[in-house]
Amino acid sequence: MASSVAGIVCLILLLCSAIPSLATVYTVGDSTGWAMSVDYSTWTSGKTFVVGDTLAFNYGSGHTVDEVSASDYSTCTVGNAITSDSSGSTTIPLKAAGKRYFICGVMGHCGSGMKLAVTVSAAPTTTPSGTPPSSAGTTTSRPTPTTVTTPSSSVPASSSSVTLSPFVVVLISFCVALFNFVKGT
Ligand SMILES: [Cu+2]
Repeated sequence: MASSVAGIVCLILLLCSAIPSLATVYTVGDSTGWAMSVDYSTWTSGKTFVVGDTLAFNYGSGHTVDEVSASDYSTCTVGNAITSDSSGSTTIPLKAAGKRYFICGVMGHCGSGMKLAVTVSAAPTTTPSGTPPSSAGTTTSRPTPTTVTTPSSSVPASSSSVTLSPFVVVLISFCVALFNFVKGT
């Protein structure tokens, strides 16, 4: 029972550590896509972008995906794009760690919300795979023996010593009284 639970916990931890190491394709804005009605700072919050992941921009005609500098991103300056695409389906592979900035190159669209900044982290290949097994070993091994051994060994031992000692005292005093009674007569 305990070994099967530990096995399941290890399997879950292995799956959890394996999933982030796989390359993820992030559809920008999810089902809404690359549009003016999406707050992309909200969309990126809680997401961790790592090297090897891909950004997929889906949008209709009349929009572009321009990669821009940090200053052009913050000021919504169009026309200085590093790269630009208007195909309707733009995939951006995140090949290096650092910040990436994307805006729509159509005048006014960036100011209406079509701006995306992502922070790309180095792919954590060694750090998570090394730490979960050690923490899994301590968390799974620690509660199992204490919950099993503590009630079975200490509780009956303490209750038996508590219930036995008055009997022993009574038995000894009875024996002493009997011995004195026999000795007296
Ligand atoms: Cu646009």
